[in-house]
Amino acid sequence: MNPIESTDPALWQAISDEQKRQETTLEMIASENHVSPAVLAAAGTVLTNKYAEGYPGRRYYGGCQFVDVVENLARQRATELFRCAHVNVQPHSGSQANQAVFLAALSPGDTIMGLHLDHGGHLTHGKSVNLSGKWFRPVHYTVDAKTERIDMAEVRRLAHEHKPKLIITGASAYSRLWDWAAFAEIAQETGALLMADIAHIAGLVATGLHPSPIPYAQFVTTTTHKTLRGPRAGMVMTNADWAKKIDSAVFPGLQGGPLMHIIAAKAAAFGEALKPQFKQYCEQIIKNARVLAEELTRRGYRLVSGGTDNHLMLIDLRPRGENLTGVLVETWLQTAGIIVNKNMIPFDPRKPAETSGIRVGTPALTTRGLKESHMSQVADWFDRAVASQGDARILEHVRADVAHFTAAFPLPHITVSP
Ligand code: DSN
Repeated sequence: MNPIESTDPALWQAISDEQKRQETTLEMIASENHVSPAVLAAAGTVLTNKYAEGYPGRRYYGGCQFVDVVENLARQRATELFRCAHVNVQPHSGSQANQAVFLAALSPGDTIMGLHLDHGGHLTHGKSVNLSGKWFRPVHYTVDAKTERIDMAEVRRLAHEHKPKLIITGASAYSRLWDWAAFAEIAQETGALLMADIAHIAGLVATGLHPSPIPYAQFVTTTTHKTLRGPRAGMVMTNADWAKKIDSAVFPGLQGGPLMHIIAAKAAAFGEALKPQFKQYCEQIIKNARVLAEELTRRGYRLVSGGTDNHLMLIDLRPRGENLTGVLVETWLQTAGIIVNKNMIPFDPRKPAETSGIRVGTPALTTRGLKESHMSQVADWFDRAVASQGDARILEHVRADVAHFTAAFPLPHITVSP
């Protein structure tokens, strides 16, 4: 029996319900994944008890000899995985990893330039409601209206016009490859520093399935839980010139004690990602995404930019019905056991709480063992739920089919159910 079950039944019930939800649904949120039993176990160890402000060999607390080993393992493995000169594995999240770069490289009022949130960018890349948009002067580049790919001519023009101190690349809803070399050239022409936020594609970058920004950008930030399939957290990679400044920005600049149990889980995930099977996994993510994109296109959905090069796709719902919105479709799909998120599409006439788009991804489905041959079935259920217009009876039928199907693809989980 799990100790929580006897000591805290209410909490246990919620955890068990969440496990059942994950087991019986298709997780298609592009930024989510299912960690391995080893990663999950590392996150639930006694390391959560330990304060370790500082860095290995230079801590502000006694008793850090073993957590030093843990953090060094995480650092060595991340450095090997991404072939970078320096890594800081302490950021609690991708947002804090990005803030560490801002604290190390910028002063309040400096100009930063990133991809517009409505065109696939991220909140922390200069959105007005975020610290990055309040403390700095944000300029945003967009995708080309026709190709829906990043408009590099606009990037160059804006960089020359606004002379940003930092150019930010990376996205949370962009399905095409990033041309880091082209960005580096523009950064060099205009005297900007370059940052790549590879949160979504980190697993693909680590395995060479997406070009790496490491040779081009002074700063590479990432979360560790999306395609990289580690615990929910962040990290910053940099070169020897910026290593000290980044470390000081993370601690004591932004954070206090690092979460050593989560750093252990990062070490476990990086160890897994260094194995050949992880490359096969990432190859399968991409294959699944390509086939899913084709299957959805065949059913009348329009994919932003016409398809995908990575693990995600952005679906424009408008060709399937005037009344369809992201928020409606997200709710219908959830009732049908398919978990996605509503998402703005480029030049979206609807508001962020409504949207004309849905973002879907294949990392979690691939972890469960789904292959190209299953994508037609997934697209069918997706389509039946959308076409149902919210009809409860149809959604229940799909829900039952999905639950039956998922039973054959167990989560890579420690079983917490009794
Ligand atoms: N929330 C993440 C995503 O879903 O892409 C980005 O931070």
